[in-house]
Amino acid sequence: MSTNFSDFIAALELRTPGENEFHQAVEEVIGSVWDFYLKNPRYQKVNILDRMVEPERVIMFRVPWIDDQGMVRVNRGYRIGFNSALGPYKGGLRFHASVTLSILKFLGFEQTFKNSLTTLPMGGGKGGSDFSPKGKTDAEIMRFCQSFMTELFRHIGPDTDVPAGDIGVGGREIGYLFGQYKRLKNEFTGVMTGKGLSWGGSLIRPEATGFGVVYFTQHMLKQLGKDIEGMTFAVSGFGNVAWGVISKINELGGKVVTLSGPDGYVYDPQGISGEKIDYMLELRATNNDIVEPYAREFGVQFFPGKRPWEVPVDVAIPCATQNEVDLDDAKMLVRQGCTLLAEASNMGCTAEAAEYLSSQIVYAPGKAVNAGGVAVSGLEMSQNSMRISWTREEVDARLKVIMNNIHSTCVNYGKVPGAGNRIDYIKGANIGGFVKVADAMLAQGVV
Ligand code: 2IT
Repeated sequence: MSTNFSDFIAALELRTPGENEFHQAVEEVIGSVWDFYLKNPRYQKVNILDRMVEPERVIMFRVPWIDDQGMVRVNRGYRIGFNSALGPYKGGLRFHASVTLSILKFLGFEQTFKNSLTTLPMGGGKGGSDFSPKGKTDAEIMRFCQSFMTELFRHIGPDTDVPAGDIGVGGREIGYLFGQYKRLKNEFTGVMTGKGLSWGGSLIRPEATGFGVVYFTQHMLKQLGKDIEGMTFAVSGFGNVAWGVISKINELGGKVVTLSGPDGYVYDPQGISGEKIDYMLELRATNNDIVEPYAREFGVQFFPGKRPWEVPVDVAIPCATQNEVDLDDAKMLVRQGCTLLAEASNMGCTAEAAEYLSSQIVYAPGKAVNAGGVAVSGLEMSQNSMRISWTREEVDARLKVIMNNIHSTCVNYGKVPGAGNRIDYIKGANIGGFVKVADAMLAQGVV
């Protein structure tokens, strides 16, 4: 048990070699709760931190499947039950070629604090595979999902672990996964979220992450006496999160001028609105993972191989993946007049970028900003348990209340003494998320 932060991190690195993303996430979270931890010896006495950074369970498995040419392929499947102090493990599945144990451990660790912030009874989990849906046919994706679930089904359940989507896992994949679970278990339960509306899904779940991001951004702006109306936004990504963000910003009178993919970014100074938003969905559905066709379709500029952080905007909202904003990007954004960055991707900023942005402009981390997605997953679980479905208005109203509460938690724990209404959102979100998990672990004994 260390009483020195650098010793704590050194020991972690020694026993988890090469898990860089996981180290980065732990360093960020534990770094910001360290003083609070030292001031509360009751946590130290039962070694809460060493327990918190060790996942309760890690399941890794072989996923064999047959492609359309009849060739046998093999991928690796994972499910991490990180922390169940507050409820059943809850978190998404990511299907992407970049997936490693380190990435899923960082995501599961972050998810624990994010879920705590939502105020709903959910523990933290994450899973996925290095399977890439890019270029795969529908039949291949179905066979992969069925094989994946053929192992996963024995480890999950509506009161044990409730997976959902993440990058590469949307409504289609959730359908295939759920269908196979139902067949193997002979049970129709709320074992997954993000389900289709007619078979247990919740209204607003597809939009929830993006809408929640924008509600949280509204609170951040309000804190500065500003409003979304008339503001210009840079958004990265073009998936589910970017889509929800862009739709809601349009509704509230803001203008989004960029979106991006692994191939580069498009700059649309007129703003991405109306049929252009629908076109994003078409692009996503092609499974090609590129945005360049948008530029051709609407006659705007495409910047191959570049990120959208060089465009002058008021607000930046990264919606793609981890570490998509580095220190150079952050400096460029600030130089170009950006005054706020709301991180919609999980750990969207590198540690250096997050630190720089916090000191220069207003920055909030993913676990607070994007928690609306998992929050509505929690509401989907409630509806499934009660065997009812709430109206769109009811779910949206609850989402707004939750995002408001998360913002208040950040203000409560992140107020910078003697700096007016300045909020340290990193500290606010991390301590706010930590306290509940730590207290629950304390109450449940050494488990
Ligand atoms: O990162 C996330 O919070 C998600 N991918 C959503 C998880 C969930 O269980 O809805």
